[in-house]
Amino acid sequence: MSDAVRINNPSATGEVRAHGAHVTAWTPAGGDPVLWLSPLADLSLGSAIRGGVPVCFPWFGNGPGDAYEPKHGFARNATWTVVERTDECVRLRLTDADVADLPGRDRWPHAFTLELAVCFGTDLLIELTCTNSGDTPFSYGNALHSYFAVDDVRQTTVAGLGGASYRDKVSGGSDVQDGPIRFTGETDRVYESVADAVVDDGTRRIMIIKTGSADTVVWNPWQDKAAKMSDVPDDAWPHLVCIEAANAPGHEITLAPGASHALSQRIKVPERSAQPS
Ligand code: TA6
Repeated sequence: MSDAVRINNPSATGEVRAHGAHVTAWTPAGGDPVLWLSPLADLSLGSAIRGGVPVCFPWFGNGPGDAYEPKHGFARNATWTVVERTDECVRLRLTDADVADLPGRDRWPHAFTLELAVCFGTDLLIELTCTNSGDTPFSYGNALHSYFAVDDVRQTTVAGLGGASYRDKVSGGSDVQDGPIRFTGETDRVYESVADAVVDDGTRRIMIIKTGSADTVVWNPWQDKAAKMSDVPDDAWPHLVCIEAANAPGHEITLAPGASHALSQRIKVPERSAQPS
């Protein structure tokens, strides 16, 4: 039985899966798909789906000290529960009771409730809320690891991060972004920035408006790394770029018992002639 919830309303079509609370598609009415999903993505329960919007929790990457497994935490490998569905929105929930047997859970043994609300309309709105349901404080990292479809990443720019400092995970160094980002090779950067970003591939712009996120991660594997990824076709890498609303290592969120934090992103595709608002 498929774990996919499909939405088809006058403003958009879309899909979110119970597996990982993973948004795998969003197409605004009259437009093209905005998210990139690999044709080789493994959609079987328990695996990490390549493309769409993976949910990273309770750590980003390999977490504090680069020491945690599995990469990007266990939430994307878990089976969430669909708790509400309307014509436009879906709400899914994951609690500590659902992840007892998952790899990585022993590294982060806290009591939590995680909810992902997604609304498929003219905009795509995704909000990830974590509540500390235990009786001691905890810290965690997270990300909405969004894959966007672009014509060719080599002709694509990302605006909004000029002046932000970043950690370059390819070179191991750090730098400050000068103007829009352009892609000339493997790119894997963690920008310290709360700013919104605009992807422009020359054909359309995609705006990513975020809240509750201290970092923006920008990633494209380029040719050699993509060739080593079994779930990415060899010729697919030019057609994707990840812009991720994140709280990466160093920017973990600490929640007291009963407290909540929300990470959200609103994705907009403005008309070519219109100014983004
Ligand atoms: O967010 C960028 C990144 O951490 C990269 O280092 C890259 O490996 C990517 O995520 C994909 O990670 P995954 O575990 O989904 O293969």
